[in-house]
Amino acid sequence: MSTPAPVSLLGLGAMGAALAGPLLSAGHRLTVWNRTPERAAALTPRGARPAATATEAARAAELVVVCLLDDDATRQVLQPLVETLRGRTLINLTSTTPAQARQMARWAAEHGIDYLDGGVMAVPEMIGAPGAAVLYSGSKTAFTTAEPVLSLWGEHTYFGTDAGLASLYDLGMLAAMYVMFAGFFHGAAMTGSADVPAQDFAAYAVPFLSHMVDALPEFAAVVDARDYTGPGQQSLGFSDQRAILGATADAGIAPDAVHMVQRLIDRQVQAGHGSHGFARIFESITHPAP
Ligand code: FVH
Repeated sequence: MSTPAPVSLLGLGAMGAALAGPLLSAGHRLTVWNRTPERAAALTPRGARPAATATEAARAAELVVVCLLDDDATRQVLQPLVETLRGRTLINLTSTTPAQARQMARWAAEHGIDYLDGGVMAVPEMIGAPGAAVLYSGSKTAFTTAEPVLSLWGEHTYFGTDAGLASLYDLGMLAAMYVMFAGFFHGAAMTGSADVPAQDFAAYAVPFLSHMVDALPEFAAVVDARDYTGPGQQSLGFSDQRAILGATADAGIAPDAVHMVQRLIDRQVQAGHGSHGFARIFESITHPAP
């Protein structure tokens, strides 16, 4: 059994503190730094070593993990450490856009820092427990070197050397989730107009939507092939939202969520593709209206 590698952690917010727990439990020598030093107090009884400065923390380990509020905060903290980080592995678990992740990767490469970007798909309470997942992209060497650490936090998947890919998956999945939630709230508002409690609506919506999710791989195959005329596809014309919009108006609620879908359909119908499958709205999304 090899000794767990020392790790330095910059940022002890809700997520940073959660990331520290499994590292300490696994016996890693963990050096921590936070802008507000008091936040380290809860971790020191468990063996974490507080550093007075971010530089001191970065010097303490070959593997440096950063988890701060946003990209601006991360740049502010890392820029002064650039020479200390040279030759070390840096894992950035701060949520960023793909462009910010790629820019950080370029900055790291220019300064001899082995950089891995991560997107945390979990809330702090899930870290180290079943269901937690973190997506990674960037340096394969960094991923492989750090894998014993990454495995402590949850499922860990490497998406490739493009440092922006983890963030793209992360934000893409969040986009899918939020649009789905908006659809649920719309349906709950429709039935709510007849005094149906949202919980009663949810009891029916959950099994229905769970079943509908099974269609995603089929939609994905259609989109990948760009063939919206194959057998078994529900047509755009059939998917028209006007009945739903009529009931929405009758219910006296805002039509925005459904309007969005209707607009995506209309653009394809107006282009002469009304008999094509519903998945063709992918073309409305990938070719934005001028
Ligand atoms: N918490 C969650 O559920 C989500 C799950 C998905 C991924 N996110 C991302 O994780 C990053 C950190 O989130 P967090 O939950 O730890 O955030 P906070 O508890 O608000 O802690 C923020 C830390 O950042 C430090 N900080 C902020 N600005 C600066 C700065 N200019 N210089 C140095 N440090 C800064 C802050 O320090 P302090 O206020 O305690 O002094 C905290 O350590 C985030 O990207 C999420 O999107 C979490």
